[in-house]
Amino acid sequence: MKKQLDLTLYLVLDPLLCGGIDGMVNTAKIAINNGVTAIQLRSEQQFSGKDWYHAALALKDTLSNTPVPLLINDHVDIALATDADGVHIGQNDLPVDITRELIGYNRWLGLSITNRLQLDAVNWHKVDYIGMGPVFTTTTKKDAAPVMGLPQLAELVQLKRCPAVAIGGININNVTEVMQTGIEGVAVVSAICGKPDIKQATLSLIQEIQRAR
Ligand code: TZP
Ligand code: MG
Repeated sequence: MKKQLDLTLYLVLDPLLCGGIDGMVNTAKIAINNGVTAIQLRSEQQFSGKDWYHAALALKDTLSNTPVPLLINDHVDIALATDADGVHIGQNDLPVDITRELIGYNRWLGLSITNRLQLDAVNWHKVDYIGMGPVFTTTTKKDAAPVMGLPQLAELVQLKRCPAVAIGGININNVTEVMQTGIEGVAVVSAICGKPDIKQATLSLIQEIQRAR
């Protein structure tokens, strides 16, 4: 059975910030017990195919018997091999239609867009959700596109034709303004990963999100 995709608070796990695979599993456990609604595995570091596979398997196991889906960044093969719930791709990954052919309609497909041009080019029939950003400055993604800022995010929210999450530098101090654009949810890395108190970090984010709705 396909898990529901609730974009409200979408945690992107980074092995470097979390402290490896065990750190990601531990972060995921605390985060889902305190309000995170979706999880993505993403790695910019030297992560071998084997590392990707074992990390995805461990997270898939952690999320089994929970309603929270696991999405895999870029790697369709890993998503298929571990029977993950979805894939998230960027503008420089496999094309959307090919990714959809490979993963079918029983898995979620997300696409990153960083500006109006990319939004206008989205094949709305093939993607389930889009990620929009970076909204603010981020140190987590090395090759991040220029910051779009809140006014452009608000404009893109009006134009999009599927659910979306905002990403990039989102934290407890700016999450309210982001939600006030009318977007479905926010995706965060450093606002949760590597925080000394994962529980408190997650709880305060979800509280702010609910208050802003
Ligand atoms: N895509 C755009 S910004 C970003 C990604 C994956 C990184 C977001 O990380 P953080 O720590 O929440 O700014
Ligand atoms: Mg990518």
